Amino acid sequence: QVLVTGALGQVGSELVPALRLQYGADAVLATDLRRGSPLHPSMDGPFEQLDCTDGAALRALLERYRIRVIYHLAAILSARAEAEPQLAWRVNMEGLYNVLEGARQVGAQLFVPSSIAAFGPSTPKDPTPQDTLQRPNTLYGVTKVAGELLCDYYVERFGLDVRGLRYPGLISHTALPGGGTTDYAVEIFHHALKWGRYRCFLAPDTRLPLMYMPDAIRATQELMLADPAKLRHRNAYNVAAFSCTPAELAAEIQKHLPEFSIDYAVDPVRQAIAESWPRSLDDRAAKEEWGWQPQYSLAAMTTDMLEKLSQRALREA
Ligand code: VAH
Repeated sequence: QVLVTGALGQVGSELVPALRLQYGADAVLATDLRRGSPLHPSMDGPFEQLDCTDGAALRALLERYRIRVIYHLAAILSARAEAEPQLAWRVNMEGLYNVLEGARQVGAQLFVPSSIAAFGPSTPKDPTPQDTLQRPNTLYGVTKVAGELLCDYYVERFGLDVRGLRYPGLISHTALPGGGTTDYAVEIFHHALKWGRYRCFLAPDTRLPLMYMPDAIRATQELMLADPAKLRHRNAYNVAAFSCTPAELAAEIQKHLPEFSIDYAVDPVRQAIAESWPRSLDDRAAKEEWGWQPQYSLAAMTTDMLEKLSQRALREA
């Protein structure tokens, strides 16, 4: 049995259906703080409400469903974590600690995502190496570095099979992200199709590593299936697809929607967060240790995003 926390979130909304294809629809227990609408992709199979900060409730689910693999996606993302740092610490760290302890007690394999947010202003930015200085100055980034270190501790000290990826900014059409700094790269598509224009909260030349969700989901599944003997790193691997700026993303969209226009109203909080992050990632360790290869370029992602969102608009019209 497989358990996914944060199943209604941006990653969970696509990872749960992918895992149900991989393990079987009834083998994947989706959990989140509250139930999703019956139409939500993660609700098409076993679901339980779960607050990861409630260790006893988590442990009870692990035993009741005989969980042997956990994908721990529940977290408060970067921008919201700056607004509510105490809540973010509790969810991101106590939640992770409960999941690590639960996995240790039932002997489950564990996936815990990190992020480009695990790097800070003093990290080399272009490219950011696999092994380098990590002094993030956001609460979210602090929880990501602490999470990487805590996960590696559980690998070394308890022999727990914990693996992680430093996700770039993720772009998906299935679910909107919540409270992230890279959310502009998702919102821009919805606004382009609905209104033909987008007011971006990051400056036009803010370069960030981004990835289309299908690549991120496949990277997650491939890492978890990789031969552990080949993994010299664990928490967490840099994985890269492409880097771009809001201006470059807008230009790519304009190739499909020539009328689309973008303007900028920079949000200083999210701009400062974005400027503390990498501009590109060195992901040779992932390529060498478990064969990572991205499939979606900026152009391919843009084409697919517009296609999928347009199809949905027609269905819902
Ligand atoms: C955020 N999308 O913006 C998340 C991610 C790369 C950043 O962790 O907070």
